[in-house]
Amino acid sequence: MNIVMLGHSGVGKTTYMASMYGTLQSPINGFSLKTEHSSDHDRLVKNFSSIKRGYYPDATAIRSEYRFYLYHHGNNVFPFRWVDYRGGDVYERSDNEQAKMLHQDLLNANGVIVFVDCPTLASGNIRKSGIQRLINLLSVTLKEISHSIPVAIVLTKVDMVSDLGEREVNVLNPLLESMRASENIAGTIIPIACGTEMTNVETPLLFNLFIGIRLEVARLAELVNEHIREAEYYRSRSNPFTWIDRKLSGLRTYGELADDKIYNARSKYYALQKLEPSAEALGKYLEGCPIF
Ligand SMILES: Nc1nc2c(ncn2[C@@H]2O[C@H](COP(=O)(O)OP(=O)(O)O)[C@@H](O)[C@H]2O)c(=O)[nH]1
Ligand SMILES: [Mg+2]
Repeated sequence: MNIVMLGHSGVGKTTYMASMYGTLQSPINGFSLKTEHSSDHDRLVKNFSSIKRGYYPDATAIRSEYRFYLYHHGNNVFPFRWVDYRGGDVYERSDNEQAKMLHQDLLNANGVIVFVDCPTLASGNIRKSGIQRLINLLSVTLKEISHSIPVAIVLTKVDMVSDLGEREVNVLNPLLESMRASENIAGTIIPIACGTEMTNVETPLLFNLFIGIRLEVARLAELVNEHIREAEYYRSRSNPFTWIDRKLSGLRTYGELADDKIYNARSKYYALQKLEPSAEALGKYLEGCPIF
């Protein structure tokens, strides 16, 4: 699964990644994270402990990509890739170019986290910040995406605002509307805070993984059925005449081909069975989270 973060520079993406990784070092409802590379682990954990002391990571403009594993009760259940694609630069381009890049990012993504910061929303200064542009572009681009995809809107730095008025949040309406209208998008909206106090930091990621795992379970179930259908087809063609014919032609017999398909169906079914408890537990954990 490829998860993409979108949001202008300074919105809190790097801080978020370290915060959710550090938080998920202690299992939440049995779920925890590991990185594929230990150097990534070390850096994220170091950033996390600084953030917990109130020191935020330095701004970086490099494209970063991390490979993680979701663990459930100590079992590695689901790999995913996390990409901070373009740092800030995508937001400094023309509308047309930006639309193309976003479109490409979304085509390659199986999960999206859109970052919008609360202080900017509250200031009413969204036009200058680029939020308005991102929302307009996303509202259009998401309509064109034809694969199923989770999209979490994360309202960052909620600790910095005392109150978010309806007028300020209304800015997000075009985006929320196009997410609601799309059958392919499972959306949610989550306010978070990263700092000495962490609020909701694991939820946007777990939401993405929940939808991603559910889609994977559905894909595996479809494959199981497909292999079984094919096995039945081969079985129906298997008889002494075709057996001799296939043997003489040096081909695998229909019986053998049917066995191969059953073997494949079984292995997909095991994979599905391994994922199902995680999908269920994530669903339970996210019960209070609005999904639209
Ligand atoms: N108060 C507060 N400040 C935050 C929070 N998250 C990020 N920041 C601030 O926003 C700055 C930019 O965050 P960063 O993660 O580097 O943004 P990025 O450019 O999107 O990666 C940080 O240096 C912090 O000062 C938060 O949850 N609360
Ligand atoms: Mg960053």
